Amino acid sequence: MSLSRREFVKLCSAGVAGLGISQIYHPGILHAMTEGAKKAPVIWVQGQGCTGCSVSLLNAVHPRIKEILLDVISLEYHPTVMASEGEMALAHMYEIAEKFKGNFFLLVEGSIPTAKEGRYCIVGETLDAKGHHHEVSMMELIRDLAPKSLATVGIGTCSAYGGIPAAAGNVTGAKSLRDFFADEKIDKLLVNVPGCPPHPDWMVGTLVAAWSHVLNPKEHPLPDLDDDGRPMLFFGDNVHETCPYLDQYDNSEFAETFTKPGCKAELGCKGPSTYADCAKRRWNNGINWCVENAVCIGCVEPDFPDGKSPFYVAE
Ligand code: FSX
Ligand code: SF4
Ligand code: SF4
Repeated sequence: MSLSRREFVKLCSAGVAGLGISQIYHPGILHAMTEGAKKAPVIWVQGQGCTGCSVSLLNAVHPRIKEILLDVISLEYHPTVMASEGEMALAHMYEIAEKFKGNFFLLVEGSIPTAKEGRYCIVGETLDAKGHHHEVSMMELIRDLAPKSLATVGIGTCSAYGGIPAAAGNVTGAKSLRDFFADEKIDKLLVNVPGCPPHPDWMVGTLVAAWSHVLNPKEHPLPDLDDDGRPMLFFGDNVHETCPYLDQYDNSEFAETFTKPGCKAELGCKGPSTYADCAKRRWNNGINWCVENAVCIGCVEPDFPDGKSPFYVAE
């Protein structure tokens, strides 16, 4: 079964298409992807982050993480969930990068510290033939792997734009992938899936869209990206314009506390300057989203967190 881009976009626009809130996958998409048992090889590396992006991925609902791992991607390396560890795990990762050179997705979680030659983030050790150990920094890892990938995906705001590690102060010299690519002159397709953390649908949906394109470029053109490298599919909506409390905003009816329903503008909501489909897609299998019990803090934006601070406005 194949789907046109229009159908794909419709299916991905949960809420709009009248599907379950986060039900972004028609079984046909998974079927199409697994035809011929060709799964997307994925190497997932972590630098300066909190692992929230990985935890968010594990919370995927449609499809569940089990289906993602068994049917959609071939996850060859992931520091948090893989059974292997140490030099053996790293050796496998390098082998996979060679074996699937130009044909694997490099997913990067967390920013890249560049101060002190990257020594603020050592991600593993290699052993040479003489038994000498070499500490591998996040900087070195990205320098090695990104040019070999089919495309590199910045998972989470830290890798996409620097995020929290690159906030004011930034003693580690934390950088986003795009700044690191520019510094190192790495010329590789870079797609950003920001969010602190990103919604599971955004991560899986972006991978599915990209892999569908690889398998069948005529049927599945690459989704459009905005100027900050985000798929418009998920980051085209303004949070404020799609918020259920927009009428209250227009009528100047503002909630006075987080737990009261209503527009949170006077409590510091950053929805007006934030672009993501959270209001329509919602989180946690559609149970809620930030604005129900707090405010939007603009976590998907390149100026997060400094430009979005203070997050809350108190009396
Ligand atoms: Fe960053 Fe991932 Fe925020 Fe955390 O590690 S995007 S700190 S939620 O989870 O990179
Ligand atoms: Fe806009 Fe935030 Fe008010 Fe919603 S709660 S209408 S996003 S200011
Ligand atoms: Fe991030 Fe705002 Fe969406 Fe919450 S509502 S996940 S803070 S973009």
